[in-house]
Amino acid sequence: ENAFPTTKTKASENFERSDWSSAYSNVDKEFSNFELKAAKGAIPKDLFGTLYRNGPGRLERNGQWVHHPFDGDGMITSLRFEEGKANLTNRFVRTKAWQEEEKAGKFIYRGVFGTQKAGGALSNAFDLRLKNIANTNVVLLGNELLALWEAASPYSLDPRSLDTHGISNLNGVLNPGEAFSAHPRFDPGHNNQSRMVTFGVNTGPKSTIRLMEFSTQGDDAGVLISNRKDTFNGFAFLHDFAITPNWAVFLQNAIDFNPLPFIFGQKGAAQCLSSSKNNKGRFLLIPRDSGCYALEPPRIFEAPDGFVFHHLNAWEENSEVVIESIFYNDFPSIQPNENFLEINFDEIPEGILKKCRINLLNKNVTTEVLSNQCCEFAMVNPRMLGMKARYSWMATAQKEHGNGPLQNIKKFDLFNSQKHIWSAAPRGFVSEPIMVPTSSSNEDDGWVLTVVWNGERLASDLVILNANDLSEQAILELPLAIPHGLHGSWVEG
Ligand code: 3ON
Ligand code: FE
Repeated sequence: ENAFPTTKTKASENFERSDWSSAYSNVDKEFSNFELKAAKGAIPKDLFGTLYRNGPGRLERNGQWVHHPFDGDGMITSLRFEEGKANLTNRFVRTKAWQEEEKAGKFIYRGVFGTQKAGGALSNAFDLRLKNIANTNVVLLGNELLALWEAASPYSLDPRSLDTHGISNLNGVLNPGEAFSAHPRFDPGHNNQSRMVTFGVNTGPKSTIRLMEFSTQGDDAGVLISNRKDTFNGFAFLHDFAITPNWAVFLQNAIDFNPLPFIFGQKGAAQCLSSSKNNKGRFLLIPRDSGCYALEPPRIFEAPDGFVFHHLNAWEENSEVVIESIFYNDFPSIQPNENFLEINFDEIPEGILKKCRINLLNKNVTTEVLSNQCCEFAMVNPRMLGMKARYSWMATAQKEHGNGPLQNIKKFDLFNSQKHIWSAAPRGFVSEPIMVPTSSSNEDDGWVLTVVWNGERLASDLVILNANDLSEQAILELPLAIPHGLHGSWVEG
């Protein structure tokens, strides 16, 4: 299956292109409770719970490659830890489209990021269905394991077997086909109760954000306890958001959406997004129902230039809301004439971690660069979410400056910029690190779990690091080759 097009390493690159691109192949196995052995170190005895990962698992059908890996069908991996042992289960999400395409043996839907059906523009024109591939994140809500894709409703899976139950409307909360973000935020209990806070966007010339809060504990886990809708001017591409005790914080990027090339079969819907020359980005602050502004309308502030997918964290400090986000200086898209395996890292913008202070009183917004090293997939200790956290963990490029594939895990001290690095270079490529805290009250006590593409073994490893200094705790060689993935979560117990 490893028939990926070979790509040449460029002179400026300190990794082998083939090591990076070899991760892009179809996942061809599904395991149930496969027992893992530590190839190095030992699995911590008190690591008790499950790491769930989601990402594209099917990238080619009938010789045709997806145009962009984000068009690949969602494949869930679970790694369950208990008493120093670990086992792996993995399943494709049995989406409607995956089932139909498995049967047909070829792509019969268009992908949002530019994958087209065979036959050119003519056979793609006016096919405006969005293929829900459930590939972006996976979280537990009540007794449903949800595979998320932001432009449609979640798929519900069995948390242990990973069997797909089907599309879920969350006990009647969602209307048929309603969009549901792939970036829920887990409020550790700011206002007396832990919750899952999330949203869905209905886009258009005006965009409506539906903010939802679900209970996550006790008998009513999974029950909707708060719900509000606010409408804003302009097209709103909102991939992620942040929460504080009183606010849900969004950055509405300065983006235009011209759907004509999508309608006429030339481009995928997401390829029709571009940086706007006329509009400025804006912060949208929506009051949370549990907070002190609950009955007020949203507040809007000007955002700095740049494009944001992901936020690290946000908190409130005196009369300011402070948010840390990963900024790109342009919208990074892969156009129809480009091959994702041949992208020139030097030519695409890199993610830069910045901090914006939004003053609620005088409406001033100030921006500060926190680090110039290319990064993605950043998180704080989940107990610190929505509060002023000192430590963060993220994936970074191997080099100090400029763009490159993610090869390092970095622990970054947000107070004094000190850092620790664990590197998978030259032949390894990291994915999103998940910080799992221990019961200790030290913010940086715990482990960091990350799935690493091992270019030497042509398979994936699970790497367990100590969260405080990123020293290696254990490396587990997985029986699977998992393509570079997206998001996941840790479920305790
Ligand atoms: O009106 C529609 C609104 C909407 C939500 C237009 C639309 C169809 C384009 C749309 C759909 C958006 C979707 C499906 C977005 C999916 C995003 C996704 C799967 C992933 C995004 C990842 C972002 C980043 C920055 C990942 C970085 C990864 C690395 C640097 C490492 O590989
Ligand atoms: Fe994301």
